[in-house]
Amino acid sequence: MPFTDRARIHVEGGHGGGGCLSFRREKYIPRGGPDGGNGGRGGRVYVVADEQEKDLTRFRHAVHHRAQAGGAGEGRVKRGRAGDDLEIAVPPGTRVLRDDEVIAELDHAGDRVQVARGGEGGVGNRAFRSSTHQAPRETVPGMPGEEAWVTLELRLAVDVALVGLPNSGKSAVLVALTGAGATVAAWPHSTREPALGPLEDDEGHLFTVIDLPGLAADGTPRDDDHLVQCERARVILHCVDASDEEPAEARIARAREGFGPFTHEGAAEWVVATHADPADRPAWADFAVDSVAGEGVAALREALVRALGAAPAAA
Ligand SMILES: Nc1nc2c(ncn2[C@@H]2O[C@H](COP(=O)(O)OP(=O)(O)OP(=O)(O)O)[C@@H](O)[C@H]2O)c(=O)[nH]1
Ligand SMILES: [Mg+2]
Repeated sequence: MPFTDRARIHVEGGHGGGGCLSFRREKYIPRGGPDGGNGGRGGRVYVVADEQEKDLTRFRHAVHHRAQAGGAGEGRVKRGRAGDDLEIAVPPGTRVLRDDEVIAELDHAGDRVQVARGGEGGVGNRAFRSSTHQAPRETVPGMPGEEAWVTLELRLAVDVALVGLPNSGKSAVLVALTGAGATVAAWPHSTREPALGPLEDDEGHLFTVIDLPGLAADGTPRDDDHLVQCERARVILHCVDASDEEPAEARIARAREGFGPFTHEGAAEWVVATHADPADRPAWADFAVDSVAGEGVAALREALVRALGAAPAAA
C-alpha cells in the first residue's frame, strides 16, 4: 500500500436553493398574494482531523468534493432546507493550504477548518411584494457555492526520523532499534515507503521512529522521498555507512544539504555510523552501531529515550 502525504483536492460548497415563484391559490380567494419562499443555503465543506485516517491515499482518486445543495423555496412562503455540510476526514497532523497559504494545522482529532462556503439561497417572489407591486413575478436563483483547490500535507507526529544517503543502513537501524518490520536490503532505494517503529522507555512512554527512503546518491531530495515526515521529529538520526570508502565528511555534508531544509528548527541531528564497531567510533560520528550484529544499538536507544523524555513532545 503506498503511503501518500500530499494531495490536492477540489472542494465546492453546495449550490443555494432557488427562490420560488408562487401565488396563493385558495377557494374563495380569487387573487391570493405572492407566497413563493426563499431557497436554503448550500452546505459548507470542512476538513476534519479523524484518527481513523492514516494517510492521504484515498485522495488520489477522490479529488472532487461538493456539499449538498440547498432546497428550493416553496409556496406558502416555505423556505428551502439548508444543504448538509460535507466533512472530509483526514489524519491528524494534516496541514491545509489554499493558494499556497497555510490555513490550518489539524494536529488533533476533531480539529476542523472550513474550506468552502455554501451558496446563498435564492429569494422567492413573496419578498418582492409591495403596495405598488402586488403580484411580483421576480425571484432570485440560488448562488453557486464557493470553489477552491486545497492542498493537504500530512506530517506524522514522529519523534525520531532516520535519514541519509541510499543504502546507509537506515532501515537496519529501525529494525534493530524498534523491532519494526522494514525492508532491509543490499541495494540502494530499497525503502519505498516510510516505515514506523515504536520506542518505549522504562516508564512506558511510547515514542515513534520513522524510517524514510534514502536521498539521491548525490544527496539531493527525490520525488516520493517523503522528507516532509522529518518536519516534526525532535531527533534526526543521520545514518552514515562507516565501511564506505568515500570520506564520511563529504557524504555527511551532502546528505545534510538535502534533508536539512525539511527538519524542525529545534531538532537535534545525531550522526550514526553504521557498519561500525561501537568500540571504535569514528571521530565524525556521535554513535556507532552494527545493526546486524545488534552492537551499539542499546546505547543509542538509551540516549534517545533520555533525550526524548527530557523534552516535551513537539506540537
Ligand atoms: N554488517 C552490517 N550490515 C549492515 C548494517 N546496517 C545495514 N547493513 C546492511 O546494509 C544493507 C543496506 O541496509 P538498509 O538498512 O537497507 O539501508 P537503507 O539506508 O535503509 O537503504 P535504502 O532504504 O535503500 O536507502 C543491508 O544489506 C543491510 O543488511 C550494519 O550496521 N552492519
Ligand atoms: Mg531503507
